[in-house]
Formats: sequence, structure tokens, C-alpha cells
Amino acid sequence: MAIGVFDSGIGGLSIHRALVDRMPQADFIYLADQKNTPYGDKSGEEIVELTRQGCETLFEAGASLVVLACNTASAVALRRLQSTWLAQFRKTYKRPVNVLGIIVPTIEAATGLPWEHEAERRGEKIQKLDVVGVFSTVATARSRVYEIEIDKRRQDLAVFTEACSGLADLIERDAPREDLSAKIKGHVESLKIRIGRYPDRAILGCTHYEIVADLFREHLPAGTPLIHQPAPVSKALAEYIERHPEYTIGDTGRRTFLTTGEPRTQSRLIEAFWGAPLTFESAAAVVG
Ligand code: DGN
Repeated sequence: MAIGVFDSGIGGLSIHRALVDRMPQADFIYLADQKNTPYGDKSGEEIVELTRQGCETLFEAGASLVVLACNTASAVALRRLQSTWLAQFRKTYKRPVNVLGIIVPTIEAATGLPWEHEAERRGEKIQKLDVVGVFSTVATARSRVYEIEIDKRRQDLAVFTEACSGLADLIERDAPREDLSAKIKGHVESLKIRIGRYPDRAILGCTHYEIVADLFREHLPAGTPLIHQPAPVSKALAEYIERHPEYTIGDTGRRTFLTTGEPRTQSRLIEAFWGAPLTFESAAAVVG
């Protein structure tokens, strides 16, 4: 058995990397739905259906847990999968299986005290924060998941989500760095105009954006705390696995990379981010 990691493309590799670093002995299967990427501009129904199919492929390939390493799928499809499809998956695969999202651990990191304690431990100054800026896909912004979930925890924080239409796709297509930088600058400035000033802290609410986190940092005012997803998500998942030994995750350190698109070696951007070239196999060839 293995941990399945799902994204519409390469963005989820940012989460996968942190999971591998935290649990190097576990077996992992990564699935990129590159045939259908990008998800960010699709309808809710389409996102639910594609995410359901992705989970099925991963369970068929031997995953016991599927991590939706995609904010868009987590925001739009997670609840529907858990309430409607999970019972069916468990019947079909005759073993404990589950689907987990990445938004709640991110929000806990962005709003909760543990994050502030960690920052304090590192000697960073904690300011009184009141405006959180979230950068995400259009579908995540439309779901208002960050506004809703943050409001449940911290009513003293105002949340503004900036829908960065097309940015994940540009990253997926390995667009030149200058183009990515210009687009990110445009979104930071557009968020500033909506808020009336720069946000006090910002969340990278799309797993693709982690790969160009340095460009967000460059265009936000120096010192703006930037919340990254990989660390809190991998920590929350490792804790979840410890509490739930019924989900077996293997112990041979095997890592498989599948794509619904054309099998290929991933982009230069990924190679730089990952530290080595990654070759994906065809998902159809592996699970039929
Ligand atoms: N990486 C996905 C996310 O975190 O929302 C978005 C990918 C996409 O298809 N736009």
C-alpha cells in the first residue's frame, strides 16, 4: 500500500516533496491529471468528477490514502467525495481508504498560534495582523473556502482572495520566468488596490505557486509573512497517519509518478525545484 498524492499537474509535487522528506520510508504514488489540467477555470461539477476519477486511479494503483495536493480540488470536491463517494470506494476496494485535503492545515498554519510560536522561536517579530491575502485559482477563490474557514477561527482577520487566472497553467507550461514574474506582480498590485494597502500576511493557496514562491516574495513588501503549504500539510498528514494505523503506507521508499497525459520528463522548473529530473509513466499503462 502507498500514500497517493493527486494534483491536476505538477503543483502537487511541492506537497509531495515535503511528504517524502518527512516520511522517506513510505511508498508514494503521485498522479498528475495533465490530460485535464488546468482545473482552476473549470466548473464545480467537472472538478468533482475529475477528482473522483483521480482518486479511483490512485486506489487502483495501491494507495490507501489520497492527499488532494490541489487547493482547487480540496476546495470544490473534497466534501462531496467524502460524503458521497468514500463509502463506495471502501466497498469497491475492500480495504480502509480515505481522501484528505490540504486547506484546513494551511489555514491552521496561517491563523493559529502554533505558527506564531514557531516564528517567535526563530526570533521573528510578531505583529498584530488583520488582513490576510490569499493567492489562488479562480475556482478556489469562487468557493470562498479561505474566507469561510478563516472566519470560523479568527474574526479579527479580514481575508481577500486574489484569483490568479491562468498562473498555474503558465507554471505547468514552463513559461519564461519574466512572464511569471510580470503576472505575479500584476496580481500582487491588483490585491493591493482591492485592500487599499498590501496584506499583512499572504497565503500561497495553490500548490503550483510554491514552485515560484520566490517571485511572490519579491513582489510583496519585504518581510511580509508568506504561508507555504508543504510544511503544515506534511506535518498534519504525518500526525494523521500516526493516529490511523489502519491506513498502511508501505515501507520500501518506492516512489511512482503517473500522468494521465503524455508520459515525459517534467519541465526545467520542476527539475530545479525537485533537484533532479522526474520521469512520469502513463497512468493508463499502470492501472489499465
Ligand atoms: N495546483 C492546483 C491548486 O492548488 O489549486 C491548481 C491547478 C490547476 O489546475 N489550476
